[in-house]
Amino acid sequence: MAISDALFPDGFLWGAATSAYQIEGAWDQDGKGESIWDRFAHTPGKISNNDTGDVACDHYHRWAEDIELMKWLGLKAYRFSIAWPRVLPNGRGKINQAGLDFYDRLVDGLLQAGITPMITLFHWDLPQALQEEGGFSARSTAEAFVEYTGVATRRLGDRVRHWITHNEPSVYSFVGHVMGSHAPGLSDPYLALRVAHHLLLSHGWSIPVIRANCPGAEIGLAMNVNFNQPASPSLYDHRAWQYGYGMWTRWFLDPLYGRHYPVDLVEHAIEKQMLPAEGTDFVAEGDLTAIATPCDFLGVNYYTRQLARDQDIPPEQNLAPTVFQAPKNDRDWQEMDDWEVYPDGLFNVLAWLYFEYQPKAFHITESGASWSDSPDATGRVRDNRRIDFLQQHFAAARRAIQIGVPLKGYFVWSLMDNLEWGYGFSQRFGLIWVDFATQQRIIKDSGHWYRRVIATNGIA
Ligand code: IFM
Repeated sequence: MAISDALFPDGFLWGAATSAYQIEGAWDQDGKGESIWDRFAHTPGKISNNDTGDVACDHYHRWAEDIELMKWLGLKAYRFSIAWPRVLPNGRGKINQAGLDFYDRLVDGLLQAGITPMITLFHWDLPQALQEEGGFSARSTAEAFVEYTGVATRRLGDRVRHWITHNEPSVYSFVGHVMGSHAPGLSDPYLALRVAHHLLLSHGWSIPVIRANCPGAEIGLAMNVNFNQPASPSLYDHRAWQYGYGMWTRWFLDPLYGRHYPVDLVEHAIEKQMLPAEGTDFVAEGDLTAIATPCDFLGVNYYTRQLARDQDIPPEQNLAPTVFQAPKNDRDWQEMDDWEVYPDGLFNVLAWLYFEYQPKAFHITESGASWSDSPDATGRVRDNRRIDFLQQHFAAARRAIQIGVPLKGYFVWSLMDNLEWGYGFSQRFGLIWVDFATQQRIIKDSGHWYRRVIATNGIA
């Protein structure tokens, strides 16, 4: 990869990312079916302030205006997701042409603006009808995902080259099915591992479908990989890290890269009764081969560093945490709970993933920060902390490129403020500020700064 001192590689995809439920609104318009997030958000008490994605950023109606903003920013690429129930209201079977037409217009608009579309097929808004049949804990939902992939790629695959099957399967599995703070709001560790398996399986099964409908496709899966380290050298904290971080990362990445589920984690899951004594009894013959179907890039969503601490450590073994973290202040910590600003972690994660799994290429499919700076008296949003954050993370990405990591793009989370899942509208990640009452958009200072970064391929 040719790279000069000052520049990112030629053709580097500077982008921004969003997802359907977080921005589209129009939750029940033009034939769209209900999703598990519609159901969850409409259940009082599930989302902070009882916010919902019913309207969100109203992007379903304002997409043309939003493309104009992307064009002004100079984005090379835009990552968005398709709402599965907009296209297949029941998850399978009858196609909703009006829903497909929306994405068709969006893709054409992006291409006319010179912006490369990158589509995520599943960013968590499962059709509620499939949840009634067990959601991704049922193998049949993996089959339905393949059908949906076929529908989406047959319609858009002539124009869209970049496809992501799943966004953050670990978050979908564990936050939605163990912690219960995301839809569908369940709390059953064994079920969560079944969900994880069927997500991975549906990823593998859909790769040939995408390739058939989209010549030259570049296909990946987006994993959230934050940096994680033991809080102290104690064996207890090390084990907390090995199992805790392992379940969020290796549990998914090992099978994706042909290594099967990690033996230490399977044993641990049996010991903790997350799995029965027989182990991964949901794995059928051929599944692991399908999951390891080669794809073209690994998407990395990176936000923060976490420290692993064994909560049940015996007092005599208890070493004080030895890892330095900045005192809590509003520059070094985001407004999201306990999200430390830790750019070196992005370098560490990219280096680890590259040397451990050797994907052919990477995109940083999300990275960004939540700070709620709002317009001042002149209407300007001075979000200098976000500029610092992005600058330091771009530098970390560049260092990774310099040691040989084949990084092809960087998608800032997020294009605009949006519905941050269980936190509702209380967290603002956007380069563009959104007034959710009036739908006014204002490009923040970080957006102005990012425009110069893109225009100079990274020098600014
Ligand atoms: O908003 C989310 C996104 O949908 C998935 N990755 C993390 C972001 C910030 O929490």
